[in-house]
Amino acid sequence: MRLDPRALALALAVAVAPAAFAQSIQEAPVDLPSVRVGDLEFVAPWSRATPPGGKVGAGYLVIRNHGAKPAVLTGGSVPFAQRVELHVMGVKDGYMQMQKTDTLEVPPGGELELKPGGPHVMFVGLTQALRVGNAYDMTLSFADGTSATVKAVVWDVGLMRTEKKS
Ligand SMILES: [Cu+2]
Repeated sequence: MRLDPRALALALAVAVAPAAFAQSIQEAPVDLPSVRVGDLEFVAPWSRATPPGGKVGAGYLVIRNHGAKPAVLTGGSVPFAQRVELHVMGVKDGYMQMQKTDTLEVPPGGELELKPGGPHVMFVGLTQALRVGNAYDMTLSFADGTSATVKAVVWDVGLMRTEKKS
């Protein structure tokens, strides 16, 4: 069979079109806000929106430790819930579920990532719903007696973000 050059050109155009389209909607990572308090850097605190009447919410962020000693997160407080707990994910009774923990450690020169499906800050006994587009104060306390208050931005339910790698 002889290949008709026009047919080949058409086939190529069809094959190339989806790739060109995909390129036009590729991901656009953003620079995330970060706040430095002492040796610790708090990167992009955020929370999920909660439904009206919801009793719990969760806070996430990356904590980087630029110091020489471990930083030990012991809890915190927020003005919109009765208390704050530290949770980790673990298998209990055959199911992956949240478990309360007393401390979370940020290693020196390292970081702790609080994220969905991993360790997180739990807001227990919400006194108001967390709404998309708002930011809420979240105070984190450490074993050395220091604390830091950061603004947790509320993203839509289920939304995940990627951090720009420099
Ligand atoms: Cu939890």
